Amino acid sequence: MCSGCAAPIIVRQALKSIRGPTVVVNATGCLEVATTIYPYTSWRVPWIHVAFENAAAVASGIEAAFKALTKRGCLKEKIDIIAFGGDGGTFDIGIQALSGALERGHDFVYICYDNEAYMNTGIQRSGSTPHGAATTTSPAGTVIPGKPEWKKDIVGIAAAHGIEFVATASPAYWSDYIAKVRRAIEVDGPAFIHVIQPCILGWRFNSNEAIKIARLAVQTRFFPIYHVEKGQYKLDIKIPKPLPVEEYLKPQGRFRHLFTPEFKGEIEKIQAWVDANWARICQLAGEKI
Ligand SMILES: Cc1ncc(C[n+]2csc(CCOP(=O)(O)OP(=O)(O)O)c2C)c(N)n1
Repeated sequence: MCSGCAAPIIVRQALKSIRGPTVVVNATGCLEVATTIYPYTSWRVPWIHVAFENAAAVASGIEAAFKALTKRGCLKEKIDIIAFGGDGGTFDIGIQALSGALERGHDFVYICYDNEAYMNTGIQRSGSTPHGAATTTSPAGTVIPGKPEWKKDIVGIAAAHGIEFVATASPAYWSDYIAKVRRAIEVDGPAFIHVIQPCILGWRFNSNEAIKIARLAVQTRFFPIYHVEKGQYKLDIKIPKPLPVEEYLKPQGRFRHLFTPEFKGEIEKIQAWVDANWARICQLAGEKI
C-alpha cells in the first residue's frame, strides 16, 4: 500500500474481531492489488479476489454453498464471511450486487473502505467523492469547483433494505469500529459497515496524518459515527463542540483550491451540508442537535 495508507489499518482492526473460521472476499481496488502481489499474500485467512462489481454476489454464493454443505452434514463449523470493497466497488459499480445480497438476506458482513474516489486506477471521482474535491475527472478550474455533486447516502441505502445492522466507523475511533465489526459478524443475516479511509495519494496529505484526518472527519461532523439497528438510528459519537469544516479540508490538497477567493463560497456550502446532514441524523436518532 502507499506508506501511511489507512486501508490496511482498517482491515487489521476489522480482523481483530473475527470469531472463528472466516473467508474474506475482496473486490478489485487498492486493497486487493497491494496485498496480493504474486507469489505473496498478506492475508492469513482464506481470501478470494473478485471483480470490481460483484463482491456481494460472490459472498452470497459462498454463503449458499456453506449452507448446502451444512445441510448435507459435510460442514460442522459456522464459517463467517466478510467482504471488503472500495467506494467505487460499493457506491457505484457494486451497488446492484450489494442490494441483491442485502435483499436476499445472505449472512455476511460487507465493509466498504471509503477513500472517496477510484484510487487504484488514478483518482477518478466516485458516487462517494464529496462536493468540492478535485479528482482527475472532476478537476477544479474555471468550469467546476471540484466535484459538483454531493456524497451519496450509502448508509441510508443499505438501511432501506431493512437489514438488522448498518453502521459507520472511523479507524481513529478503533474501539467503536472493532465492536461494530463483531456485532455485524454476530448478526444472523447481512450487515453493512461504512468506514472512512483517508488516502495519502488522492486526498494529498502527509503520510503520517491518515488517522489525524480520520479523526478530524468525525470531530468536524463531516463523517458522523452512528449505527442503524433494526431500523433504529443511534448516534455513537456525540460531538458537542464541532470544529469548523475548514479544519478537515485545509490539510488536504484535494480541497486546496477552495481556499482561494474564487471558491470561498464553496466552503460555506460544505459547512451547510455538514450541518444539515448532522441535523438529519440527530433527528433520526432522536438526539438534540
Ligand atoms: C468492469 C470494470 N470496470 C473498470 C475496472 C477498472 N477498475 C479496477 S479497480 C477500479 C477502481 C476501484 O475503486 P474503488 O472501489 O473506490 O477502490 P480503490 O481503488 O479506491 O481502493 C477500476 C475503475 C474494472 N476492474 N472492472
